[in-house]
Amino acid sequence: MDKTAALVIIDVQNDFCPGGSLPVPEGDKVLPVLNRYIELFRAKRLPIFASRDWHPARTGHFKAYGGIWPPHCVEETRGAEFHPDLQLPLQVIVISKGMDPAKDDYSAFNGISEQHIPFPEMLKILGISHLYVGGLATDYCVKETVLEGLRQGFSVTLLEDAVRGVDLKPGDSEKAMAEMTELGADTTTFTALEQHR
Ligand code: VGL
Ligand code: ZN
Repeated sequence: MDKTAALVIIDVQNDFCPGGSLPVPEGDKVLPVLNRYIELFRAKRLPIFASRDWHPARTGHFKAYGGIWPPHCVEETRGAEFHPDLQLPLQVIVISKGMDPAKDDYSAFNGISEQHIPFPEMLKILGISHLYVGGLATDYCVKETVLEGLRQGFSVTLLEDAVRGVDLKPGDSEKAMAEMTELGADTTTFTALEQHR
């Protein structure tokens, strides 16, 4: 990891974990691994982003209003909070997305910081060119964020030990992983990254 790297943690929120309203199978298994990545990026003083799905109560994203999902991550609710075991540092940059009731907005690239700075703008300001992406869910927000990063010219490394998928159709996550790597994403695990730093 060089000075242009950043950690991007996607949507590790209560509703996507067991007990939530849209639980990703084994979603909570990413927690201990992500905490180690957080520690590593902190030690190197590299930026850490955490995106969150942040929907209005009525959105075309939800089944009741024409979408495919049960209600989840409604702004200001407990389900939308980051999982309490995710050890986010004080300096974390929170990126909110999914506020537009007319859009699905799976990619963190459509998100904004708490100061309303678009995510791509934050990356530019901080001189980031390499994204290390983990979190939930592999086949939706992780995938769309990785693919958009590649399209925008970033190097992208998928943290394959720190992602889990929804798998609405069995195999969706595996397909998503294949698509990401075919389009240019790299993959790593914590052990591999720690050895090569
Ligand atoms: C997500 C389904 C619906 C995600 C968000 O964060 O991957 N998945 N909304
Ligand atoms: Zn959502």
